[in-house]
Amino acid sequence: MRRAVCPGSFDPVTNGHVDIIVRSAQLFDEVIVGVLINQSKQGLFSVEERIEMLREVASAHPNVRVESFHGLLVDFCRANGAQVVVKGLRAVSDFDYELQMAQMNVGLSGVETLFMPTNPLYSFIASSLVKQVARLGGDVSQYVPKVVEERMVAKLRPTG
Ligand code: COD
Repeated sequence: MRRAVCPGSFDPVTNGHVDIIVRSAQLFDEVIVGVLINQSKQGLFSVEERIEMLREVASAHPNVRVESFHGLLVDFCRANGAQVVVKGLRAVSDFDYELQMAQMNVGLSGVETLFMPTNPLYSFIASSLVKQVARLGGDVSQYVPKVVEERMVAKLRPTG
C-alpha cells in the first residue's frame, strides 16, 4: 500500500491545504493528515479543534485520515508505514526551507518528500494571513472551508 503523510499545523486548515490533501488522495492508496502538536506555540484553535475541522472537510474522501503527532515527522511516518511526505509549494519563498527539511528527513530516515505545486487560485493563502484578516473583521469565506469560517467568526467575534 502506498501511503503518504500531509503534515502541518493547520491552524486552521485553508482551501490551499485542502487542495493538496485531495490531490494527494488521488495519487496514494491512503493519505494521513498529520497535525503537529506544538506545545511551545499557542494556536488560535486547539489541536482537537483543528482535527475536527480537518475530519469534516476530508469526510468525502474515505482514504484520508487525520491524526495528531508530536516529535519528529519522520518518526510519525515510520510508525504509520508512510513512505512519502507531500508538501505544497506556494512560491519560491517556500522552497529554501522546504528543501532543507526534505533533505534532513530523507537523511534521517529515507522518507522522501514530494512537492506539489499549489493551485494558482490558492497560492497566496496562508493560515496566518487568514487569521489576521478574520481578526480585523474581513471576509475569509473564499479562503477557508465553510466549517472553518463559521468557527473563526464564532471565536473571534467580540463579546460583551
Ligand atoms: N497552497 C498549497 N500548499 C499549502 C498552502 C497553500 N496555500 N498553505 C500551506 N500549504 C502546505 C505547505 O506544504 C505546508 O508545508 C503545509 O501545507 C502545512 O502548512 P502549515 O502552515 O499548516 O504548517 P507548518 O508549515 O507550520 O508545518 C510545518 C511542519 C509541521 C510540517 C514541520 O514543522 C514539521 O515537520 N515538524 C515536525 C518536527 C520535525 O520533524 N522537525 C524536523 C524537520 S526537518
